[in-house]
Amino acid sequence: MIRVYLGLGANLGNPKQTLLDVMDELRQADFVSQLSCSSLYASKPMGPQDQPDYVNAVVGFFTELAPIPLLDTLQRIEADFGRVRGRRWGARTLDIDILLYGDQTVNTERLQIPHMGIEQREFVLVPLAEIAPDLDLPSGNSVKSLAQSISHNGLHRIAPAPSDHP
Ligand code: ROI
Repeated sequence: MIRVYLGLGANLGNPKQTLLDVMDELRQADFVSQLSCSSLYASKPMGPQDQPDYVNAVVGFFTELAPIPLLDTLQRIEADFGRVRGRRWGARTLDIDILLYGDQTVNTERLQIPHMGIEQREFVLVPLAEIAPDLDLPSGNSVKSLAQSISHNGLHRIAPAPSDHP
């Protein structure tokens, strides 16, 4: 079993509900063991500013899926959730990024692990530090120290993690 961490993000539709629903689906999925979920955070968009603020969270779990089957599975979940009824049918409302897959490195065209943005993104580091403060990244930096030293850029907690024991 490998411990994996995923970054969740959404800024269309009902982002908070989408992330709570994804956490619920993961908790019940047969490829997921011992799910832990961070709180939900509101964050300013990185990149183009003419878009709504994001809701971001991080989850961790054990899995027996190899990286590519895991990616395929998560992209199916993205497709299921990531569509809103509206003028632009097909607008993406959910992003799921594989941040870490144990301590393994993956460098293919489809998949790069560790995810390149981890150390620069407060909306990844802060929720990751909540569920895995003692984790060291492959760079050798601890998640807790990175989360403490990065600019929070308006990031703030908007909802608790869903209960571990529903
Ligand atoms: N900005 C924030 N705050 N959160 C995200 O999840 C996010 N995802 C993206 C880009 C457009 C880079 N900006 C983001 O894909």
